[in-house]
Amino acid sequence: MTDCIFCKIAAGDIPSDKVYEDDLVYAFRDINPQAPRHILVIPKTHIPSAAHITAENAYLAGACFGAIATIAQAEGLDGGFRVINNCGTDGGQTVGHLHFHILGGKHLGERLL
Ligand code: DGP
Repeated sequence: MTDCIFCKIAAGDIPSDKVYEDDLVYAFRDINPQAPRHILVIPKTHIPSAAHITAENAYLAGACFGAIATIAQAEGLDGGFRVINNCGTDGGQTVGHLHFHILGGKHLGERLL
């Protein structure tokens, strides 16, 4: 999608601090980190949000989760980490390209909100 900032990041048209890439997935450090480690994991194919995951494209979300495990290990998040997906306006999504936040590098506690 030509006007999507995360599509442009995955394509290398906008610079990012890349931590992982494979055929299906791209991951980079969040520009506004909320934890010592804050990484965004995205499918290279444009999916607007988690509400747009279907039987046909769910393998891309699966590929993101495979990458998440690999990235967490590479980042030394042996004690654990949090994965967050904000979906839609009420979910606090600000960029309309499916992405999973990896947050870690400190004890995050048990509260979600
Ligand atoms: P969300 O609220 O779930 O849509 O989170 C979007 C995240 O994307 C937010 O934490 C900031 C991050 N972000 C937005 N634009 C850029 C960018 O151009 N580069 C990087 N690295 N992160 C970005």
